[in-house]
Amino acid sequence: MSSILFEIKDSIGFITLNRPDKYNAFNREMALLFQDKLDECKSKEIRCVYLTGAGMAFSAGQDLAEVADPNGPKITHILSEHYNPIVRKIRKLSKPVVAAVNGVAAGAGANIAICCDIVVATESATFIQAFSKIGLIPDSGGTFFLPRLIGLQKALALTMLGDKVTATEAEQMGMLYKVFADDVFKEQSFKIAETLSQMPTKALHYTKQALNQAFISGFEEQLHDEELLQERASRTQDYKEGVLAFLEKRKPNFKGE
Ligand code: T3D
Repeated sequence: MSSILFEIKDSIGFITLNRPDKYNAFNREMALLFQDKLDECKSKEIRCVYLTGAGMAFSAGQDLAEVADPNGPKITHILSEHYNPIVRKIRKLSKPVVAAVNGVAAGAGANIAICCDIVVATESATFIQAFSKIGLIPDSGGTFFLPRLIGLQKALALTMLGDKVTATEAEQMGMLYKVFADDVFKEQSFKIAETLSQMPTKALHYTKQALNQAFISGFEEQLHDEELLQERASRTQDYKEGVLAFLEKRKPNFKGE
């Protein structure tokens, strides 16, 4: 069985981390395969990506048996060849990525989840910045995203103490968008992906670009970028369709063009 499951259905690319007996911990094979699948998601056919984990966990981060193996990958390679490319690919993908956190998300697993565009979690899911517990620092973009999402004070506390945070606490802190009760989680999280897959994909891409940029640019630069990206959005077929549908009082039929 492959460590990553991948399926395209109704314009959605479904990626499932699939090492359930290891709580979907990342080994090199899974990290590289995940990158291949993120690359496949560049296809025009896919208008939204839905990322989840198989079994009980979303992901327990780095496979610690692999790092303990003297023949396993070196730590610098783990970051430069596994996690950093994954985070970059997610942030740069020209369509929304939904992280559907179905269970525990620890270490790199937690930080890959929170770098996605829309993060939802099942009520019983938990988030753990597990790094300090094994003598490491947060990686996979965590030092960038976490303080920006929840503020410096809470980010420092969570990363230093390595506390387990419930999905509801994570939502209250601003780490994720919504929590759904366990019995409706799948249905509700699919619904978000389905909605996104029928929206004006290019406008969503430019929105993602603008908000990515907002983290690092100043006010004037951001207004300038909004101008450029809005002009690009206004040249899409979907914009024409959106305006026309409004005037004709009907539901728009966006094609992602
Ligand atoms: O050098 C580097 O490491 C660089 C890379 C850094 C990136 C990172 O992600 S560092 C952080 C690595 N992750 C962790 O430290 C988390 C380790 N796991 C845990 O703390 C716990 O397993 C959980 C809190 C995630 C879940 O706890 P619990 O009690 O619900 O489950 P469990 O029994 O501990 O785990 C279930 C199984 O998954 C178990 O397998 P077994 O014993 O039944 O065969 C366990 O060994 C396996 N598992 C869980 N996490 C990992 C793992 N196997 C390998 N690596 C893991 N990270």
